[in-house]
Amino acid sequence: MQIEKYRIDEHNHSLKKEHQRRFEFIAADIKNVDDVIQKLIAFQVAIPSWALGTGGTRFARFGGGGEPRNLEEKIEDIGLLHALNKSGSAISLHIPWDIPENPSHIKALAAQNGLKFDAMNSNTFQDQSGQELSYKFGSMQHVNKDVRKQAIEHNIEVIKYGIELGSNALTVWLSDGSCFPGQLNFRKAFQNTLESLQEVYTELPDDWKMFVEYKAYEPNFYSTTVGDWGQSLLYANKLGNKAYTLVDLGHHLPNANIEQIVSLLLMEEKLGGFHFNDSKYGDDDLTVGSIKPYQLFLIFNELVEGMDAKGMNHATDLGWMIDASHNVKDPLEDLLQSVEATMITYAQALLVDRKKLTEAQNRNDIVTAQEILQQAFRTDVRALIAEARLRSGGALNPLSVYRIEKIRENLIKQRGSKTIATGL
Ligand SMILES: [Mn+2]
Repeated sequence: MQIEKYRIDEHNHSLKKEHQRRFEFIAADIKNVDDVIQKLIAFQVAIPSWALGTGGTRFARFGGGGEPRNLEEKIEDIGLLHALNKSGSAISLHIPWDIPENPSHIKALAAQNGLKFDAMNSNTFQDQSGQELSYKFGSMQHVNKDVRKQAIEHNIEVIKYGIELGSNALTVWLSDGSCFPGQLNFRKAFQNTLESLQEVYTELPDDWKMFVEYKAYEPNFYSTTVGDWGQSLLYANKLGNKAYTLVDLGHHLPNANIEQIVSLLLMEEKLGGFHFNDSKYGDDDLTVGSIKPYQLFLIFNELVEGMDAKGMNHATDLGWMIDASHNVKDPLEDLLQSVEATMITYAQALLVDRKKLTEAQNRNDIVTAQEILQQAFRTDVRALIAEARLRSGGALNPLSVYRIEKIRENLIKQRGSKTIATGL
């Protein structure tokens, strides 16, 4: 289904007066408000194709109905989100869950929905039916060369699909590692993984990037072969200038200082992409900003500061993606919330008075430095985000339009209540 533009306009009209009052209130305090809004309009967050269905845990999965049954319907769902918030104009595909049987048709369908293809994701963390060799004991790290070769060939195949769709990045997340001491020779596992990645890297087109995503634990619980940003950076540095580290917020050990990691990776020009989610305990994959919004703000503060220091374009020089799972919510509502939280936090980071912050840092004036950050974090920027959406043709309140228009009910009517989208 598609949402008619006039319905969004009607909805906006009914909220316009109240919005105007809120917007003028905040705009009065921001010197370069049009600049900020332009940056918000340009900033786009990719939606992964596996986030449109209900997620599950290892205990159960409780489907919500109306889930997309194929890639076409996934594109349709992301198109709906984008029509509402104008901030999610890219789709990130997962192979083999979403193999485009007819790439030119899929590419055209995405374009009709105003969407492009973001980074392609390979999958060597599970066995597919009919697969010759198992990844039970790893893929690129495996002691058996044939298994490594199979994993390499899979990644090369993913690049080929990506080329046909107009993507320009490959994200490699490996679940490789070990569950028990003694199971693995760490050095050999690293070297096998590096050699495998090198073979994939040589197949990367010139204008492509390779993102090496790290994760501290799970599904392996003793060691992980790309376990932290240090290991990822080692691979990226050894691979070459098209390889970068990818930070997924949920992939750290508890209490890791992610903002510092981000700052140093940007300094080294090795931060390639970012996966947004939130967590309380581990890789919980909860809605962005739902648990630790201040941490997210501190991360965005470093992202903006670090990108500006290198003259980078906030919207296009890094890959931004939501990577969350929706176990008990309507996935589309959750994604609207996640994108909104991302935009709010980005806007807050744009409001930080960098000149005053630098001056305070140089005076060792800790109190002022802290106040400057908290001033930005405690600013209610929701009217700024809404204004950016309004100017780009989206809805002032996407979630409310989603509910008033009964989008989920309509999707269930169209697709049925028992459909299950591919994914975890
Ligand atoms: Mn991720």
